[in-house]
Amino acid sequence: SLRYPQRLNCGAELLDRTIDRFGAQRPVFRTGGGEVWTYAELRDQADRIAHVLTSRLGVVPGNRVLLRGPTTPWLAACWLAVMKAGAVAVTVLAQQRAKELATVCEIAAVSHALCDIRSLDDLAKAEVPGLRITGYGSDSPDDLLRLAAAGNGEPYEAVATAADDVALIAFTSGTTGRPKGCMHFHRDVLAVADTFSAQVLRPQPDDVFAGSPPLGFTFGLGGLVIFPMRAGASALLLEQAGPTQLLPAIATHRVSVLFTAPTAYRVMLNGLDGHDTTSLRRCVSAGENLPAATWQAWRERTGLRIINGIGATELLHIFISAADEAIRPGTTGIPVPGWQARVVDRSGRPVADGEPGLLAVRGPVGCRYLTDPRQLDYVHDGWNVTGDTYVREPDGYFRYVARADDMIISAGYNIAGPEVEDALLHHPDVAEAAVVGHPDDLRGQIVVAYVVLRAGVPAGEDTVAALTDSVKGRLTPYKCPRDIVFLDALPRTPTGKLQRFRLRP
Ligand code: 3SK
Repeated sequence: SLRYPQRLNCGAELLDRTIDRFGAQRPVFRTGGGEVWTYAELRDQADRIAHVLTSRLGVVPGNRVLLRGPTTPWLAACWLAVMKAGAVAVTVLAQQRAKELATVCEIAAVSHALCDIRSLDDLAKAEVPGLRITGYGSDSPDDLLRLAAAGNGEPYEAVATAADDVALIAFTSGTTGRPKGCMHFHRDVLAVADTFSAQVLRPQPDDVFAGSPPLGFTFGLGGLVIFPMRAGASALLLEQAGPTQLLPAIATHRVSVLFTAPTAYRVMLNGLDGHDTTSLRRCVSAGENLPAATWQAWRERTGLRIINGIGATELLHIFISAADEAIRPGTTGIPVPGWQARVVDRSGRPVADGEPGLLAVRGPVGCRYLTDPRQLDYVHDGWNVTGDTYVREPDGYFRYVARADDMIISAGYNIAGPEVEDALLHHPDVAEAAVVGHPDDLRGQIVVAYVVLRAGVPAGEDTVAALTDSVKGRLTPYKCPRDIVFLDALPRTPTGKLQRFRLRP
């Protein structure tokens, strides 16, 4: 079981304690441009920024500080400084626009913002009353980094926060609706490293992490900052981290641990020829369901078994997963050590193995929405009900079925869109697929597939017929799409999650 002291500062743990354990001269961050930061340099910069926060900007423990910018070592240094100063980091995505930023600032009562000057415009446009914005990366004398450089370089003694003081507020936009701020404690930050990372991923100090999720998404914060730092390892921080940038970067920087989403694995599979991926040791997929077809294709082409996982902003990181021999393709895995999971009906009663129901989990991190009545929908009797439909197999493996609100009911049959998507993805002409229900007078709903074809494949009747036949060869006929629509791209959130609701009429 995880035991943390009553006084715990996750910034001090990740920086100062890691240096005590592994040494200060090891690399911690690398950039696409070839910069390498050591742990000593990172600590120096984070401490300087923490001094500016408290001495110049008037930040006091508990203040909410918005962090915004592309994925750079500076953004990570700001995050660590906020942690050490006992303030609360409010992480947002660089793509979020003025209106969304204004909402986040209002919900989280943000008092200060540290913002890469390249992302300043929208924050300024948000016109948040009383918000003190400090930019970084310019020549201005008031630039955060100039102020930090002008400091005397004295170590910053981390605020002795309680283990259950709030360290960060991570926003989940969901697919619709007002964003929800999820509060996470200092101990939660370490708990995700000490459960999923330490026990499933098992990184080594020489590992080089890289991945596509930004630091404003807890998937990226964990995979690119918390996990490597807890293990004394390093991470490649790429400002542009799409599949096209990741593939060459893997070889150049000898990346060994990759964090990305199923879509990126599929795109990388298309462009794999000529790229050296032999440095990879661990490949993690989360953010969306990983179809068995994608798992198998990656295994055939690279020899590597993707570590699938389900995580949630509400629970900070991954809570069901499996690695190595324990992997069963087509399933998410088993509860990460320290976590429990079960499948329940709408009144919270466990359903039998093999029956679909709602996934409910509990563990070291729990959902705590900041003043939001939807807390009552998410947490029941201490169990976090994630909104995913799952089946628990008799051998204890958890198999994803669909988001609970994404089930299609057609002529009385329950159809899971992701199962049909997996069947479509087995066809070599299909690059991406999303399957939703459309209203139908006769059947209630019909299954409609939205498909992105691989380059050069014609979007005609012959392709529709070929895809329909292929799905019929894999699934019972009632699951086959009644209609197939070709698109150039599928609608996605800034964190890459498919927005099925935008495909429903
Ligand atoms: O939202 C997700 O899907 C997720 C996945 C892994 C880790 C963290 C998160 C938020």
